Amino acid sequence: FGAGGKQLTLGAKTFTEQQLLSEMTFHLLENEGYNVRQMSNLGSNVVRTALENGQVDLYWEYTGTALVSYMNEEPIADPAEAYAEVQRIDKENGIDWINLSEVNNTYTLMMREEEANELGIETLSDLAEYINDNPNTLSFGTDGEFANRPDGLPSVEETYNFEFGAAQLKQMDAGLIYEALYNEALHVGLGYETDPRIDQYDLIPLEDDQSVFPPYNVAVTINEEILSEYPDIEEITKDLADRLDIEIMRQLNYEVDIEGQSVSIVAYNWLVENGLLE
Ligand code: PBE
Repeated sequence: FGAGGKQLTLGAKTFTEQQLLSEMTFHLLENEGYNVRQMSNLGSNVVRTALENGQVDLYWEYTGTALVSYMNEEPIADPAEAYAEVQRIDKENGIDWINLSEVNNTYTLMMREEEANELGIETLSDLAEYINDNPNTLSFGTDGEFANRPDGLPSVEETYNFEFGAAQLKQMDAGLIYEALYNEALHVGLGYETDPRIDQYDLIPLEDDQSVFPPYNVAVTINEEILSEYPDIEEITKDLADRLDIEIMRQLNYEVDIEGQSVSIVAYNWLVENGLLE
């Protein structure tokens, strides 16, 4: 940090979408005279705790993640109600939610289309039935967070009443799962809905027919003292939240994870091309 001025610390999680959002927010804030430090590559619990402690001033978070994973509440199916509820609960934690976007980056369990067809699996209920009939036959690739989060594998297995079996769990970086499935190194894998590699690798998301996953719309979470000191942050980040949709998010993720462009170039170019930055 340089001395003086309006200084902010911006957090981000480990995956591309988070780094893109952070990089775009960085440019928007710097453009308005803020001096911004980015702390990227943090796990969900780490970045959330840093926000609670004041080590991070703001970052982009998903409603369902806060509601179920941090607050231990039941999932709420309606995105606007879920947003109102996390806003209400986080008031007590000194955290404000601003600028809800329509991007819902939900979790999904994926299979190769061909194998799913062969085994007759279209939904998570079909998967549960298959595994209960054929225990310990299907491997599951997952990141460490999903394997343990209250809104992750534990609640999927409880809701659908099945278990992969400990030996079937293959823990890996989330970004590696798509290709591992494609290469037949896995039977089932965890995916993120906004990741273009689902299509790229001919994978199909199994239908969450019991609605175990809540909506995961992304919005800015911010330390409430910081927001009252610098209320213009809401306006500065509003256009970005309003513009984003799932297709744009997939496209930006595509440019980084499939075309191999850098996060900083993709983020900056999108802001300029869309008139958010001069
Ligand atoms: N999600 C899907 C996770 C990762 C991607 C938004 C539910 C999260 O960061 O909470």
